[in-house]
Parts: sequence; C-alpha cells; structure tokens
Amino acid sequence: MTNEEAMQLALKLAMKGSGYVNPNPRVGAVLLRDGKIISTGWHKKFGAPHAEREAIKNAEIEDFSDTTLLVNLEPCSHQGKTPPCTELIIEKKIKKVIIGMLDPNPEVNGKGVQALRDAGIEVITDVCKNECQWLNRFFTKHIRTGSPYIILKVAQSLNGCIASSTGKSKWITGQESRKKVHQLRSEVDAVIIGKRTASFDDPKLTVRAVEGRNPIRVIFDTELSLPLSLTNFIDSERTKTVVCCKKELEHTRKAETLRVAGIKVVPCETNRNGFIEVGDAISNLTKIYNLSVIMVEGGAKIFSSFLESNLVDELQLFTAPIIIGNGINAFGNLTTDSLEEAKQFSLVYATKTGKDFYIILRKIEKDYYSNF
Ligand code: AOF
Ligand code: ZN
Repeated sequence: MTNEEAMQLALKLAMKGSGYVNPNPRVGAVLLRDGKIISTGWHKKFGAPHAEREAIKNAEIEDFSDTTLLVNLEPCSHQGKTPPCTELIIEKKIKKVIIGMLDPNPEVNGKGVQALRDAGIEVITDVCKNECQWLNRFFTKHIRTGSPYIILKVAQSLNGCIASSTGKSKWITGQESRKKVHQLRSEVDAVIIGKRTASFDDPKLTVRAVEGRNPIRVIFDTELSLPLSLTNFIDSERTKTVVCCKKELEHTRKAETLRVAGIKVVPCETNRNGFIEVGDAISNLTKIYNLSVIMVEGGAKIFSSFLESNLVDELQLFTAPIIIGNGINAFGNLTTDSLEEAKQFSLVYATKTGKDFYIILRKIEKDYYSNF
C-alpha cells in the first residue's frame, strides 16, 4: 500500500466521525508494517480518544519499532480533553509518521511534528494535503476565527429558480441529490431555513437517507408567525429546533409556548427591512451551541441576506435539468446591480448526482485552507 493509498483510507475512516466529533477535526489513522495494514482507528466523538490512540490500541502488538503511523492531521502535542498523541507515539517507539496536513490549531501547529522529530522519529508531511485540508475546512475556519464555516445549499432549476411562483419547492432535484443533502446535514452542526420555506415545504431537516446524526434545526421567523403544528415544532426531535425571532418578541406568549414545547427561542437584532440580522443571529447561535459549521437551506430571502453579509464560505449547488418559468430566483433578493458588485466564487468540484448537476464552489477572497 502506497502512502497515498493509506492516506485515502485514513480520510475515509476520518469521515466516519462526521458530525459526532464537531467542533473537533475529522481524523483517521492507519498503522502499517512493510506497507501492510496492521490496524486502523478514527476519532469517534468529541472528547473521545484521538485517531492515533485508537489505531495503536487496535494493533494488539507489543513491538512498534518497525511500524509507520499514517494520519490525515498532525498528531497533537498538547494536553486537551485527551493526552498528547505525540507522547504515546514516542513511548511506543513508532519508527515513522506520515501526515496529511499540519494542525491549524495554534496550540499544536508544527509543534507535533517538531516533538516527533526531536525524538528521532522520521516524519513526512503534506501527503494528499489538499484533500486533507478540504476534509477539515470547517475545523480550520472555526479554530482560526472562532466563527462557523457557512455553506449555502441551493436546489434549483436550470434557470436558477428554487420554487415556482406559487412557492412550491419541495421536489425540484432528484433522489440522489437529496441523499447528498442528507449526507451534508450529518456533517454540519446546524441547518437554517426561513419562514417561507418552513411554511411552504414543512421540511423535516433530519438525516434519513444516510446514517448520521441530526443537526440542530434553526428557523428564522422574525414575527413568530409560524403555526405550532409545524413538523419541526412537534416531532420527536423538537428539542433540536431553534427559532430566531426579533428581540421584541422574546417575552411574548407565543415565545413561551414554544419554549414549553422544548423549542429554543433566540432573540435577534433586526435590520432596516425588519428582517433578522444574520450576523447577529449567527453570533447568538454560536455563543449557545459553539457551532463550527452551518448549512443554510433557503429560501431566497435568507440566501440573499447571507451573501449580502459576506458570511458565505461555500456554495453547494444542485441544479435539476428543468426550467421553471417565472419562478422564485435563488438570489432574487440580492441588490447587486452591476457586474463589479457580483459575488465571486471559485469552482472546487463539479459532477452529477443522478440527473442533476452538482457543483461545489467557495468564496475566493480569503483562503483559510493554505499556509498551515
Ligand atoms: C490528533 N488526533 O484524532 C484529533 C486531534 O480536546 P482534545 O484532547 O480532543 O483535543 C482537541 C484538539 O486536538 C483539536 O483542537 C485538534 O487540534 C486536535 N485534534 N489531534 O492528534 C485526532 N481529533
Ligand atoms: Zn491527539
């Protein structure tokens, strides 16, 4: 097995921690001897042992002196909720360590590699670096800025509509795209929708098409006007439902009724249009839930507000091969009139999900992913 092949396996193992480890990174480790796998491990849950410890524990061997440990993130050298991985690697006398990327956590960044080298261990870095950085882009932004990584997920028609003029939008894209969306939900800490999407579609916003844990569901309902019969207010996951409303409504009967039902009400500032100030909502939510990644699922008003606030890190765009005449444009509420003002993105990935196009883009202004 080559280093690259083993790193691909480590990345796959790391993915298994999606959602469960947040805001920690997703990490997988492979222990090799003569290019053959001895054991594997991954970081399973926030606060649980790190990937390297899992792989070493699973090895069931006494002598590690001719083994190579491969891991997608630099082994930690600090005492966190768990002891430093570098200490265990040194104690076990592992011969060689192969790393995908340095840990962007300032407490570790480069110190893990140094500790290993100081102990005479051979260290190779940057194997499949781009893929490793991509996998932990949420962690990287959060540990560096304290703010969550924000993804806009848009399911649209060929002509950029997310709903017909009557507001119906539930089934624009196909089953495979929806499966991908469920996968994304399992990776993020929270999903956000607006009042219109909540009342027209009444979506469950849970993870069903794949295995994984459900995110928190946030609904922006400035005036608290949504009916109490909404699925997100009555289903078994309702304690994971959060409503952001204008701060004047914090102590009203409607807010109290929601709270009694187990729903969290988060009062927020409003902007000059009387709509929730997205920056304030995100910082309030982050204070309560320490969010490292959020996915915004619509509709047009919310998409536009997030773009206008320059809060978007990534677009996940699902385009169905249909045309909806006179529909609701995904970004129709944006007030960028000239090309100079246009929001710019760079293409990361493009493929098909079933009959739909699937495109991932990210903002180009600030590069959180390099130089670590
Ligand atoms: C590793 N391997 O599998 C992970 C690492 O609070 P703790 O002890 O869980 O430490 C969390 C920090 O450790 C996290 O911010 C990141 O820097 C690193 N995560 N490191 O060697 C792992 N999950
Ligand atoms: Zn560690």
